Amino acid sequence: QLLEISLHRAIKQHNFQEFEVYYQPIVDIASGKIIAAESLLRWHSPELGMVTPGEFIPLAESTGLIVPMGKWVLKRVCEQIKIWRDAGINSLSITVNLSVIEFNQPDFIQKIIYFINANDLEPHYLELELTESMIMQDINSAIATMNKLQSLGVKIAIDDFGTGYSSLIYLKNLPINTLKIDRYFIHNVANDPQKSAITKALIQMADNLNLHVVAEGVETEAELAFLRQHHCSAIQGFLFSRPLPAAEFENFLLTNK
Ligand code: G
Ligand code: G
Ligand code: MN
Ligand code: NA
Repeated sequence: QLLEISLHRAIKQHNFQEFEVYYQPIVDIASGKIIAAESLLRWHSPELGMVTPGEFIPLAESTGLIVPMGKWVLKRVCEQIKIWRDAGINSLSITVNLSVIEFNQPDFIQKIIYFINANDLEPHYLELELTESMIMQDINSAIATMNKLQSLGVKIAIDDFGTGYSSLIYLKNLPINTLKIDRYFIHNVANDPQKSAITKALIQMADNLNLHVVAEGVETEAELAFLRQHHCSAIQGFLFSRPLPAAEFENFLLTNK
C-alpha cells in the first residue's frame, strides 16, 4: 500500500525525479570492447530508500503505471544515446527492457518513432529486450509489431533466453537479432555438465540462426573462459561491471577504449 502510494506520487507528482537509468556494459569477448549496454531502471525513494525493479515493476504493471514509466525510460535512453554519440562515443547500442503491457500499447511503434526522430538517432543503436513469454502471449500480433520495429531498423533481443517455452520452429521465424542466455545457465557453467551442455547448444543454435548471442550474469573467470572456448560472442555481468549511473558508465567507457 505504502509502496503503491509512493510509486504513484513519484510518477504523477514528482515527475520521475526519483528515478535513474543505470547502464551495464555488454562486452565483445574477442575484442574485449564494450559494444552495447543494457539500461536498467533504479528508484531512489525518499521514504522507502532504494527500491529494486523486482519490487516496483510488478506493481507498475498491475497499476498501469508501467506505461508512463516505460515511456520515460525510452525517452531517457534515446536522449542518452544522442548525448554519447554527440560526445564522439560511437557505435554503442543500448538495450531497453519492455513489459508486455508497453509492447501491446496501440501507439507503441509511434512512441519509438517519435523518440528516434526527436533525437535524430540511427535506429540500430536502440535494441528492445523481449522475453519469450511476452511474444508467445499473442504470437501473431507480436510478430507484426516486431516486423514493424525491424523495418524501422530497431533491433530486437530475446531476454532470459532458455527459461521460456518458445519452440525452435517459432524462433527460426521470429524477426530477432540477439539471444541473451539467461544467467541461470551461466552461473557455474564450467563445472555443471548440464548447464555446459545447454549453453553450448544455445550458442550453437544462435550461430546457426545468424543471431548475436550474449551470455548474462557472467561473474567468474571460469565462466568467461568457458564462453570464450565455445565462441559465445558477448558477455554481460558483474565480472566486468555492475550496472552503473550514466556518468560512471561514461568514465568506465573512456578507460576501457
Ligand atoms: O537490474 P535488476 O536486476 O534489478 O532488474 C530486475 C528486473 O527488472 C529485470 O528482469 C529487468 O528486466 C527489469 N527491469 C529493469 N529495468 C527495467 C525497465 O526499464 N523496464 C522494464 N519493463 N523492466 C525493467
Ligand atoms: O531479466 P534481466 O535480464 O533484464 O535482468 C537483468 C538483471 O541481472 C539486472 O537486475 C542486473 O542487475 C542483473 N545482473 C547483471 N549482471 C549480473 C551478474 O553478473 N550476476 C547477477 N546475479 N545478476 C546480474
Ligand atoms: Mn534484460
Ligand atoms: Na535476462
